[in-house]
Amino acid sequence: MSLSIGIVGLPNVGKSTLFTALTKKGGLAADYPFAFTETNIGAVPVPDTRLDALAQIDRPAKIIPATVEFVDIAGLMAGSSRGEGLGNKFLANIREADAICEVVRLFESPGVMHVAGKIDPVGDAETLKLELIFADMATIERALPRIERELRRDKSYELKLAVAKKVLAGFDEGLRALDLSLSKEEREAIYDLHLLTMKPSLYVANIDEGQLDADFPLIEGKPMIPICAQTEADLSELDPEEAREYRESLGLDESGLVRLVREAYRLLGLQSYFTSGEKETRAWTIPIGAKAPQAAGVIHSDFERGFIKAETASFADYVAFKGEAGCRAAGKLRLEGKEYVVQDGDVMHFKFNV
Ligand SMILES: Nc1nc2c(ncn2[C@@H]2O[C@H](COP(=O)(O)OP(=O)(O)OP(=O)(O)O)[C@@H](O)[C@H]2O)c(=O)[nH]1
Ligand SMILES: [Mg+2]
Repeated sequence: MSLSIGIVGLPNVGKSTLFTALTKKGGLAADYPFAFTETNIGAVPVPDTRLDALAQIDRPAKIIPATVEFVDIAGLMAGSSRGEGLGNKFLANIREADAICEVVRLFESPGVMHVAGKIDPVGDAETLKLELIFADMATIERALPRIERELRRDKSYELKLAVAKKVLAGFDEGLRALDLSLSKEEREAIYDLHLLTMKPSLYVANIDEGQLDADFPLIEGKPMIPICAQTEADLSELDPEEAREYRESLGLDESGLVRLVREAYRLLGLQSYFTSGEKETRAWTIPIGAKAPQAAGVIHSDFERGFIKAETASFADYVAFKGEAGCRAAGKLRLEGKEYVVQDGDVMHFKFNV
């Protein structure tokens, strides 16, 4: 399960700079709108110090972190949905994303043109929201005739039609599909429309170093994650030791990027469990509440189908008793079955039969 996050924002807010910082691909950031019109996808390791602790014990040949994929697209602007700029064309590239990261600009840089002419994060977020709503409106309006056709031969399309209309009505009041608190059945009925406003979103405030201690406005009641995208992009070019020193000198304690990835995890209700041995120490991403077979299925569908049991130790025990053998000797290796709800940080060894 690879989590994917689409980066959206107005032109020139630093999306590609953030993407570069996240993916260390080397920059294509340009100081005029639309210079960067190729969709770009990059995988980012989810930082997790627990992996290092496990690797100390098992000395694996490989350490494999969980990854999050980021997708960078061209900027949206007021009117994108009517064809202004290039952004709208690229929205299709984030239809499959699990979440949306909305970047708003707080940094002041006279050399970098601002499409709306002034720094206004709340206003920019509103523009973005409307463009996403317009894009979804178009998606639903395109789909309606098809749904109505299906309905004539299959009554089960009634719910889909009703929900699509309900969501459209919400759009008229400026509500995202997500704001309607749809039931699970309702959400599933329109799942294949891949509505952008159905995806959970988080906000990044792209700030200058001088703004680190500033207070930021809430956006739709939610705090923004402040990130100095330019600084982070610069730091991503340095070796880790140099980067740490530079970070300290700026008073940037934890990388904003780490925070971003963590918040994305929390937003989506995800957590990690581990497998660890001579071959590899690896983090796997699962939803909070997943049971053991579902967790096994993330590794391979055979593991889920043929699931028998899982030898499980908590992360703390695994470290304290120095691995699987130590946990077994200390009675800390539990045999968990199909109903076991996996806990964050569990170290698991699956037994299966296919
Ligand atoms: N001062 C400052 N400049 C920044 C920051 N982030 C980005 N920039 C500059 O802003 C300009 C635009 O950055 P991009 O990352 O290309 O912006 P974008 O949002 O991807 O723009 P489009 O793809 O055109 O929509 C570049 O010149 C960057 O160097 C920042 O945090 N501080
Ligand atoms: Mg860009």
